[in-house]
Amino acid sequence: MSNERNVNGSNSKKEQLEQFTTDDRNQKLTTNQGVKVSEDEFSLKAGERGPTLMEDFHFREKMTHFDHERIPERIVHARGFAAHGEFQVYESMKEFTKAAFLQDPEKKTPVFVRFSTVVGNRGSGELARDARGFATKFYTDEGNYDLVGNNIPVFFIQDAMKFPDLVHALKPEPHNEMPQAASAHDTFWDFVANNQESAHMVMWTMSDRAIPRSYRMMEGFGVHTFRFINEEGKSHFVKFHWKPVLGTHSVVWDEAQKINGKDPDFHRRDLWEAIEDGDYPEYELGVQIIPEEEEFRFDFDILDPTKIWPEEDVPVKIIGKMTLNRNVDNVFAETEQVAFHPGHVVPGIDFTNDPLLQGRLFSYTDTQLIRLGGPNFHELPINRPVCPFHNNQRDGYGRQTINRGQVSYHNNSLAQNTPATSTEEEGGYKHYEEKIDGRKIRARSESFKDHFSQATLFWNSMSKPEKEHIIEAFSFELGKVESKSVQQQVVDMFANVSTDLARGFAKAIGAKLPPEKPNQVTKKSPALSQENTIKLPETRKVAVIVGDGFKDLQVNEILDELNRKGIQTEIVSDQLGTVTGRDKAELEVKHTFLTADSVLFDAVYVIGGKEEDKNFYKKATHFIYEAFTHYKPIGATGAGRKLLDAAEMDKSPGVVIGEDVQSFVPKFIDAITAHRHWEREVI
Ligand code: HDE
Repeated sequence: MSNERNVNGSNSKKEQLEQFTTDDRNQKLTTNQGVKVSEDEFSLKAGERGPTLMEDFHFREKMTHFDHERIPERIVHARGFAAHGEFQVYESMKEFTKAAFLQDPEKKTPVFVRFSTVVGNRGSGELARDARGFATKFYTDEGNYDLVGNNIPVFFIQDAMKFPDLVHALKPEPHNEMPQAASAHDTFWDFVANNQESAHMVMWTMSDRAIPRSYRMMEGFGVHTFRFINEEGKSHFVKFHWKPVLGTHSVVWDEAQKINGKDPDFHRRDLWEAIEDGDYPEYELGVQIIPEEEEFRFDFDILDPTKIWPEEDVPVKIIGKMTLNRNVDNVFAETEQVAFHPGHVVPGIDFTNDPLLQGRLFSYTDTQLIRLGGPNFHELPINRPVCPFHNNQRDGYGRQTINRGQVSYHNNSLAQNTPATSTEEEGGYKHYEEKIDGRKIRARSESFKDHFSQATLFWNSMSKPEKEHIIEAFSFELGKVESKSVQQQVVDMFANVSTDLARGFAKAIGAKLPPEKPNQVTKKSPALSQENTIKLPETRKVAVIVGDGFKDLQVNEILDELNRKGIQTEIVSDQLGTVTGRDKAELEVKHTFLTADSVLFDAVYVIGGKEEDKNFYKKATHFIYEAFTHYKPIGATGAGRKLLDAAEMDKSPGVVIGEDVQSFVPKFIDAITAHRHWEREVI
């Protein structure tokens, strides 16, 4: 494999991976030793009905390899899905950082991004109420840079020391291993009530952010405060953001739970299909920058990972774009074996003393040693940098590099003291020389002790429906908690955030209501509400409900118009094959009411079928009504209109009834663009 420094960028990782990629089609079957195999169905036996023989090396090799196929799943973020892409900066960031991949707008840096849920195991449903991992590996010319973020900008705890406790509380309870991929249980909420620094992040996980519509429609955050270091050695504090070009959107909780049953792969399928269809997911990279001199200007500590920097106070500067444009060839080799680490940094990016970040800097390599079985995981194709790497590290399980020569130590004279270190000017990484003067102490800074102000800021910033969803989420989660004491502790804790919130869910779970009092914080941050996000119709999926004998002459025109806007339409009917209209128009059916469900779509367009087909209408009505209760856009033309009248949906917001293409299509597209119609009354 090439060990030359990459100069031309974008495909360097793809080219590197291709050297390890194989296609077994049209090849002869062999053993791992390359011996051609003559028979792959029957083990070697002493007689047709006799015992299998030890000398059957083919059987033993095949079975042994199979027996060892599994590796430990990630302790957290086990359920994930990834894709390749590239990143390009819009303008040079020279003023703030010397990181090479952030200098040249012409330069494309290959990336690999893995999205994940946190709590569930590798096979769990993807629509869990949970934070989502958003980990990006930039294969830069100066080495790999990993931005290992989440879709929530804060974390549950302030010190890495507490991470094992948090995860023990959040994972299924150890005595019965229930519930899977859920925080709705006693130990999690007991942890929350007794570790009140979690308040802010819990507000996010109880909000719509924890049930994203798509990996393509969620934000990403580096969470911690990092440092940018420029050529002159000057440091700025920086927080990283990924902003999805399609905006930030969610599903509703009832829908999320149903999706987990109907299609537990919903998020990976969505990402996979978007990339296969050429609808490449895009995210803009944003940075919030605070000069060193302003470290203490804020009413929170900028090193505290339970705090955001409100975007209205510290604007997000958009500096580049990432496009995911290639699916993996093999999930195990790439998605499963990729090893991220917040400590993988390049010159120009450095750490701060955030105690959560400091602990992460230990944990990630440590976990790869057990998960990937030794210290050579950097040699796995997906983890290799695209630039050369040379050092005196040797041996270990699965070593692939064949290091020539007798010298594997430093300093040496036999190899002229090579591999040689580099000066800063030559690109050697130099840690920022922060002045530290302190006592060794196990303690937390006083400046980390306000756990509620930003939780209230989040609450204040929500729209009315978002607030209702948060109250419902608390009511659901605590409704599943068995301990009355834990329930009450949580009510009392969140009364510090807002008594409207705490009283809202206390009522639902039969707990004692805290007395009403005004919120301590009145500030809002509009950027926190998804109501203010970008809304676009592109790649939205519409179920088109149509039966044999449908009578709308303009159906094809309508579908074409929607498709032209980038909206995907899929025909759902009571059987596969084609449905034929009265005017002999034919439509190809993609799903039946059995194989599809309204929860898998963004909107429904009802065309209808023969009026007397009761069975069709019964199933169609159920489908449409469910979409209606999830506040989804619904359109109807032709006989479809009658269905909506009958169910009295026709006058509701987001329901578009049309006569002809001209009047129907633009209104329906607007309704789809709006995503959901919360103002709709649902009984
Ligand atoms: Fe992680 N985290 N984490 N984490 N994390 C892991 O590393 C850990 C934290 C995040 O797709 C593990 O390779 C500690 C914050 C993502 O492969 C492990 C602490 C954020 C992923 C680990 C945190 C994250 C991980 C498990 C508290 C958002 C998946 C498997 C100090 C900024 C990466 C692995 C992927 C994975 C430790 C907190 C994001 C055990 C000790 C905060 C996206 O090393």
